Amino acid sequence: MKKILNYINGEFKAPLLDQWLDNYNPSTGKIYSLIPNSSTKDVQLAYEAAKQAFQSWSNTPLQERSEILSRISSLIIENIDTLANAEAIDNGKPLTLATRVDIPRSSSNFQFFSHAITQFASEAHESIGLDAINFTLRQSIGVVGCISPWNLPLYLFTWKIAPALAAGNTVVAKPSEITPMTAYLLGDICTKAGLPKGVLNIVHGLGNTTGQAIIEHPDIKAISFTGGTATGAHIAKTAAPMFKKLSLELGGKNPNLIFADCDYDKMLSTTVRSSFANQGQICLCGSRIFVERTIYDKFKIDFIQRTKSLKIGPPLDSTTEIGALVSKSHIEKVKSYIDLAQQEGGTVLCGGEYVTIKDHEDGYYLQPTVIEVTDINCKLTQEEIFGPVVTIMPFDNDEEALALANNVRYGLSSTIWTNNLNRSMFLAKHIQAGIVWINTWMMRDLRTAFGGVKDSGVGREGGQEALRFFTEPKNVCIHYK
Ligand code: TXE
Repeated sequence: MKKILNYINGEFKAPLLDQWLDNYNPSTGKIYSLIPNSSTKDVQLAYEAAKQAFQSWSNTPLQERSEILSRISSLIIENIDTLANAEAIDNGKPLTLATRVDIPRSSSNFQFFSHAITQFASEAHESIGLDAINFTLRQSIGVVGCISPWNLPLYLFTWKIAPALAAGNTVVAKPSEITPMTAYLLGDICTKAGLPKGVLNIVHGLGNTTGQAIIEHPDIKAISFTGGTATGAHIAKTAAPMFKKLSLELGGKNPNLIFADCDYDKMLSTTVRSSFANQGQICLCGSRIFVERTIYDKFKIDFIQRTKSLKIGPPLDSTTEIGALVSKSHIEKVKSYIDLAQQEGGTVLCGGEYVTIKDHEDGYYLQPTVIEVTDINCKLTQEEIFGPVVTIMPFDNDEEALALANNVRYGLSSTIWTNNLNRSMFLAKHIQAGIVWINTWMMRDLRTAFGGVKDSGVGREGGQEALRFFTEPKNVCIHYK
């Protein structure tokens, strides 16, 4: 059976205690590789390699650093077929999605930050009347930790690593134990691109052991994390006494507000995508749909019809639109929410059942599901399900739509469908979310700040925000009189 290895100091290494975890293929439900169950000792080894590499990497001329990152970006694209295949098999997502979105975006992350770092400027202030000038040095932090989830494995892994490296840090990174494969393949790409030894170290293993060792390490001074809100809270609690810098991108339960005056066809196609892309396992999915009452019945009919027509199938089949969910425990969790519908006064309008796919009988397949709800405070509308399940409900006016949108503990993203400029601006201003999309969904410009408010996390990723996070500002004041 194939063994995935840690990537430490530029070399592939088995875990020191020789302990391994099973890695499942979600489309078949079968174990297909083993991954290191890394211990504190492996994390320490990775840390020491990163520490050793820091002095040189943080002093590498910017142009050289930038060129290495740019080569990683190019090599990701050169290996797109291998990476997309590996991602689809490991995660269960359609190969077409991995090829069109995940892998190109992973490449863009490196390309973007290879340029962004060359434009990253610090501030200077003349202190008039004091005969002084102040400027701010933006210095690399040292060894930083990057911990990423399973839903967009390489995409989110590189979204953290690329700015961390661009800013001159060295990294100890842990991908999700559920989807380790493309992070493993990235090690080889980094070596081929000429990334010096020890600059990036990838350690595989469980969250509460390997991940915990990273967040508890006293000399890993900054942690960038994407994952569940409960894990984020635990990380914050652990890291706080050590005063670590934290960027936490956590869960979402995002509202999708649909007004009668929108471009209906565009809204309908995009809403199908924002509901079910990647089997609904994206923190940005619009899982709470609110529709203006005058078009509610029409929307219901059209949306159900479009949802039912989505093709569920094995990830490697080019016609598949809905692949497998990521794991057995996750599909069971998602299904348990659907099973709550009746008890919570909801009506399953379509979907709701497991699907058996020929030759993939043990795979984790679930029908995309639309549930009409009446109680805005029920679990189905309040908790992050993170699967192909959306709730729908009508509303009557802007104020009610806003109140419904904000009636949740999360605040990651939101979508508004309307052609009324005043309304969209009013809502954009008052919606409690880090991201507002108007007449679109998941249109990303890597220069923009990315992250959430409320229980969706703290800190922002993207553009200058990421480079600020991964550097420490130092004020220098010169009195010239
Ligand atoms: O995530 P975890 P899980 C949400 C989604 C999902 C729920 C749980 O609702 O159902 O979270 O998913 C590492 N110290 N999101 O359990 O556990 C872990 O190994 C350090 C939203 O899979 O948060 C993995 O690498 N690290 C989300 C990463 O954290 C720890 C994406 C995420 O795993 C750790 C994924 C610890 N103590 C899930 N415990 C999003 N925002 O996109 C775990 N990890």
